[in-house]
Amino acid sequence: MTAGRAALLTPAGRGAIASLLVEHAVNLIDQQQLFTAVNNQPLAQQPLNRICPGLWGRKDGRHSTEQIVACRTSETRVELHCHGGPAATRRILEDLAEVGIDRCEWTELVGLAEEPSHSQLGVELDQALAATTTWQAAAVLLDQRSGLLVGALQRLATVDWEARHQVAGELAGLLEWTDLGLHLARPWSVVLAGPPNVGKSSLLNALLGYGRAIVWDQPGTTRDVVTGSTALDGWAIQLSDTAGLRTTRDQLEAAGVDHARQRLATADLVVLVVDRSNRLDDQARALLAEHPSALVVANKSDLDDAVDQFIPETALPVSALTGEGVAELADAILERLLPRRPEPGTAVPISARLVKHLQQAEEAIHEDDEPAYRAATDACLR
Ligand SMILES: Nc1nc2c(ncn2[C@@H]2O[C@H](COP(=O)(O)OP(=O)(O)OP(=O)(O)O)[C@@H](O)[C@H]2O)c(=O)[nH]1
Ligand SMILES: [Mg+2]
Repeated sequence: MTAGRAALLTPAGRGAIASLLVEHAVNLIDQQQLFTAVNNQPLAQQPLNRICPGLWGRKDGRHSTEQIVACRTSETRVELHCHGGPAATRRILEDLAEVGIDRCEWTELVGLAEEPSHSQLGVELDQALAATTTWQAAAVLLDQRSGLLVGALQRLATVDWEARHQVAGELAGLLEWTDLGLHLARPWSVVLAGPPNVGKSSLLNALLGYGRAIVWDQPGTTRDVVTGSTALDGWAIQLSDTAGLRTTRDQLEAAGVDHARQRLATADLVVLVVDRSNRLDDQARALLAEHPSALVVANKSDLDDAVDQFIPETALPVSALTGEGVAELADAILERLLPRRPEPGTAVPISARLVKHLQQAEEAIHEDDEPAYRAATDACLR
């Protein structure tokens, strides 16, 4: 017999209603009398896809009961909808665990579904939609999920080999959205870096709109990487504030500088902050040379400028103190991360797996290898 499993479908935390999906457990729930339907029929005899109100919990006088709605969605599955507070779901999951039904992640159950919409691609779309935190990303994902992405992939998969050079452009167009596609379910990482005391933590706070990081007038204040999540124009961004980059004998500060460098290495965008009221020292100049593609911010624009030819002319003047230039900085960050936004109806690759197969298909056209092209485009649709 297949082991039963249960997963919470709704996000953690309070909500009006919480939903659980339980698999391979209908008979066990009946045997253990965990659910009593108002129509007094066992769960196994409730019609599919019909909601069935009832009480959860054995009526043995020792336990309280919970009003829920059950709905069998297939021969092997039942959805349980209960009060949205954490107590009700905890209690149901505990009761199920007691009779041997282990809890699992919802993604594991979705992955098992037999429906065609739940191909690997379908699962990836559902996972991305569940993980996304902003409306812009959700809109793009819903567009993909409406059949747009599958349609585009099917066109690629069924193309006449004679017309392969025509689809090469379509394939390249799709792959141009790779960076955006891979950031629909996870935020872009933007790292604020620069010499000590230039106002990195102040800028993090100004961009987030609240005092996340400690600001102090002494260099070497920030030691660890301090992160904060925000959305800029509906796109999810994780901002990281880092220790001021300098050579130091202080071991704790040096450890902070190491962490900062590690974070910089994996950033989608480095915002290099300098203080325009002070001349740059050698270390600050070396940083500018080390990060030629960084977005350079000249902070403390409320103070008199120091004459310094090393601050690039393109540096954005900002004052974290007065807020001047902060909105322009947010725009500049977005401009770097998303120089183009997809129009509705644009197909976007939404997973690393898809990107890999699309690249294989591109390579196959290049190599004039039809079997490899067919294998790659079929793999996209799996
Ligand atoms: N006048 C002025 N002062 C600022 C501005 N931004 C930050 N400061 C001040 O500069 C000092 C250092 O600010 P922080 O934000 O802690 O600087 P930091 O770059 O994070 O410093 P470390 O963590 O030590 O590397 C504080 O006294 C801030 O109030 C600004 O735009 N204008
Ligand atoms: Mg700091």
